[in-house]
Amino acid sequence: MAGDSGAARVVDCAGRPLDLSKPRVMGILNVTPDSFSDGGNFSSVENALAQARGMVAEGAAIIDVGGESTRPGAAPVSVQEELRRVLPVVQAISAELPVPVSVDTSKPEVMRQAVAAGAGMINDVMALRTRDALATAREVGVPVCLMHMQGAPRTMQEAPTYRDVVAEVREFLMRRIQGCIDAGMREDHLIVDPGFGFGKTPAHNLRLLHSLERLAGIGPPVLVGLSRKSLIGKLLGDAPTDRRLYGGLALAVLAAAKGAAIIRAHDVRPTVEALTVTQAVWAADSNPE
Ligand code: 7PM
Repeated sequence: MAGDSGAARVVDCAGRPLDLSKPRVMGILNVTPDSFSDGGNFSSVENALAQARGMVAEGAAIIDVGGESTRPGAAPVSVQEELRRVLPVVQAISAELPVPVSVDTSKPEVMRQAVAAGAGMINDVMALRTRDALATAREVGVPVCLMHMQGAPRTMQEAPTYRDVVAEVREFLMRRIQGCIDAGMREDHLIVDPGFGFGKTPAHNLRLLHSLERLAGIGPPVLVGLSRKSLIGKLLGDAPTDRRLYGGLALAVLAAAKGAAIIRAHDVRPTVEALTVTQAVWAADSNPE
């Protein structure tokens, strides 16, 4: 379980502490346009803020704001459009709510402006491999989640192949950590993520979760995103997204038991409750009688 070993881990998200002495929930807030609002207008910002308030009330320790869909085959979004969607929401949430805001982006300019608007973490599915992203992350000085992905979002699910998925993901993350440290980033600003579903078959995802302890053993806190993912759907006989909650909770509990420190989830209250009871069992080892 995260926080088991040694020093209590607190990640400083631009002055807002994220205490990882027990597993925490990162609430997912998508600000991509939908049928109700266009992203960037008043009602979409109000709607995003209301969702963030709800997630914090339900126990989310951090809110992840994303303006570009990383869905396989999704159309790319321009820097201007991503800024228009994300900035007002990052600004509104960080001004009103006490928790850190994470910005889900691979674009250096979005990283820079989101942090200026109050974001305290960068969540990058490209693990800072985009041109100028690494230097920008170092300059803005907030923690970064480095996620593994094989290939690019548009094509990554076509034919993912590995010799040994756990070893390869582990080596990738270790190389990215070293690259970040070599570029001058603080070691205590790094978080790692195996990237469930990003260039992985269901079998690859299962192997990664089965061996998550090996990734937790690298050093930095581990973040996992399993919420509503197709792995759950596949295991439950092609269950649609609205039937993936209970399966997802089981995977979240397993991930926490295997060392995940941050669970990225859509359904905050159920995930917080599942982790709270799990944590109570783990904590029982230190209380005699
Ligand atoms: C369609 C397919 C829509 C996949 C959305 C997704 C992760 C993430 C995402 C993750 C980190 C989703 C994904 N997944 N960031 N962003 N880790 N760090 O299900 O697993 O939310 S997008």
